[in-house]
Amino acid sequence: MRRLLSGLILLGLLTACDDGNIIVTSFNFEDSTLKFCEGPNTNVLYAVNNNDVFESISLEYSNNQFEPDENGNLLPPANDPLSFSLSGNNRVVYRLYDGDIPNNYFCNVVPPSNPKVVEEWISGTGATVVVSSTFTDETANSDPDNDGLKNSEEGWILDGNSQDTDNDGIPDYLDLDDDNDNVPTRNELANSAGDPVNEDGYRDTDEDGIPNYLDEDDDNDNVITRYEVEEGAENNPATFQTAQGIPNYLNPEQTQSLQHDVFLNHDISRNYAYQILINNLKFEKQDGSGESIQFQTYNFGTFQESGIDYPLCPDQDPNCGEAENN
Ligand SMILES: [Ca+2]
Ligand SMILES: [Ca+2]
Ligand SMILES: [Ca+2]
Ligand SMILES: [Ca+2]
Repeated sequence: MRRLLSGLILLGLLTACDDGNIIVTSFNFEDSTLKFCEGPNTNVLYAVNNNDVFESISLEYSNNQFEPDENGNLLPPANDPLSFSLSGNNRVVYRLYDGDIPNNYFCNVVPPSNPKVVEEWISGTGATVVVSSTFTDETANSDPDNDGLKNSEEGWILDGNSQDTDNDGIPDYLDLDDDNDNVPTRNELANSAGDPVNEDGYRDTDEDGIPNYLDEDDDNDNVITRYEVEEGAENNPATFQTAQGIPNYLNPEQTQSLQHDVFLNHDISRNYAYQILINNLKFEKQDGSGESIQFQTYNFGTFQESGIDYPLCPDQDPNCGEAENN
């Protein structure tokens, strides 16, 4: 059912005259939470409203700069912000329907015949789409490196110089091995052995006050943990033990050393929000009436994406980023 309003001028709402009333074809769409579908020729970002009116707005685009990966996840644009013009296959479509819009409406190659479109507005030329990305894991409670510590526990400073304990250029909140000893932070926090803990409650095997996950020499035997390894297992000190069933890096009696420059793979995955603004957006009604409405800047909405690969290289790793290292 259409929402009928009389005599109101509502800024930003799409209006059309009908029998003396102003029919507000809603457009409660600004700043929508968007969904995404990958099509054979065009990709679609869209929002649907099935409350009191049945309507949708969609951005169809063939632009190859804002593409999903093989998993269907939209990747952050390489040149951020990304912009492209609305023309040809790139267009914004607003539709009113005669019934409920199913979830998969925009994901079908051929749109279902029901519900029927009763009104359609399509963007004219001259508009520019601007896509900008931000991280949504830059919050106190997020854990983008998935090491078991929240950003607020890893010296994270929004837009500032966050703590980088091992000086590898990767701040602790993004670093899955915070002391660069090749034992992941997550594993150094685990304490099934019931080792001593420091005053903050973190595992501290050698009781030097520095928790294992920030201690490059976990047993204080003057051989750094990353060197308490054997040939062929340089990236996993936990596997090397020569006595007492204890890995050498936690056993101060064992001090064999193997110098090497092998580092753990530091790649993580991150969460993004893409904000989409459309400048100079002009909608033209598709009934031949010539009606149109113009928006100087239309806030099309935000699309959230999670689990996007985010490669990272420790400054000290000479081989990071090479194919054989991945
Ligand atoms: Ca670091
Ligand atoms: Ca970390
Ligand atoms: Ca350590
Ligand atoms: Ca040792």
